[in-house]
Amino acid sequence: MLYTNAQEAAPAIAECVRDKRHILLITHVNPDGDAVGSLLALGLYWEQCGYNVTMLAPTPLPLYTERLRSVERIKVYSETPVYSETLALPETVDLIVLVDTGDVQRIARIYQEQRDYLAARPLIIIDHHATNSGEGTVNLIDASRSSNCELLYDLLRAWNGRITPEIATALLMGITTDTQSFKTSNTTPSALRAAADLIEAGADRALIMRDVYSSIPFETAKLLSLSLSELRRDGAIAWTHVTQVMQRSVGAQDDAAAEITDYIANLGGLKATALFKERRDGSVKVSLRSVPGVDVAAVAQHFGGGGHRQAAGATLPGPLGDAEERLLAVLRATVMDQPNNRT
Ligand SMILES: [Mn+2]
Repeated sequence: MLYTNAQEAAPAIAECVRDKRHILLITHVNPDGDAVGSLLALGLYWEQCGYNVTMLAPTPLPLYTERLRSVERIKVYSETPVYSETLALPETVDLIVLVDTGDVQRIARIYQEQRDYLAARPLIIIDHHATNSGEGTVNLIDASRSSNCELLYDLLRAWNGRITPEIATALLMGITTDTQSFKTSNTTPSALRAAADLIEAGADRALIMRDVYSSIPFETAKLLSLSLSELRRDGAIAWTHVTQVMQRSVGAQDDAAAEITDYIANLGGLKATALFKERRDGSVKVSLRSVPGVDVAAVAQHFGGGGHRQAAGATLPGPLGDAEERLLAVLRATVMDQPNNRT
């Protein structure tokens, strides 16, 4: 079943969860604030309803989510040893719920190593990515929502669920980070209303603001300076890259590139930006941002990726120079194709 709003999905999801005992919540690789907020909010909610809950992220959490209460409850799959086939996933789980994950493959190694485990259990998908194909037993996919956390707020309200300050803080983290602090075009009246309600419910807004803005590691700032020194521009498009050499020379973490993506997305006078990040295996991850009217999700999909119209990503084969060239050709065409460019 595929539902596109929480009101309609609420009874079906409740029905699917009702007779279960142990719920495994999973989110996407390189989780962001929305992914972590989603795991915690829904996990804590179901726990207070009496379910046994396991929360799982494929790779480590971003620094700025580290001070969320109960965040230590989230297990990180990649930190468990590779040698065991059944690592980390409890046999007692009788329901799997995927949150903020546009594609099942975005749970990365969990998807590759746990196919039988995943296939043997019912799956609920709750997501806000337009490109999600809805492969769950029950799917709630509402691309009109700013963040998965906003969608979960809809769902909790439809259930008349009790939203504790802890749950409210987790949800507000997701809405805040996915709207880039209420700046992007997905900052809808409903996103703002949800945020207001959550602050009223006791969300710790000050903690989120402090942690999101004042937690950039020193090494990330050094990487930003290296990457910005190679920033290039062609008309309304700007781009730069992060190489493995750059990253190693300053000792920056893998998620440092996200700061650079955000930084260049804030430049004025542009229609689209791209950050190319060379991965350890030589493949290239591109993160795209655009102004309304330029659909970078379509560009990402062209290369097997996905995301939102104004924020999307894909992975291309290396080397870096080739990946840049191929991607930029499609991005240029997309920007040129924008309606107000036509005469
Ligand atoms: Mn999200």
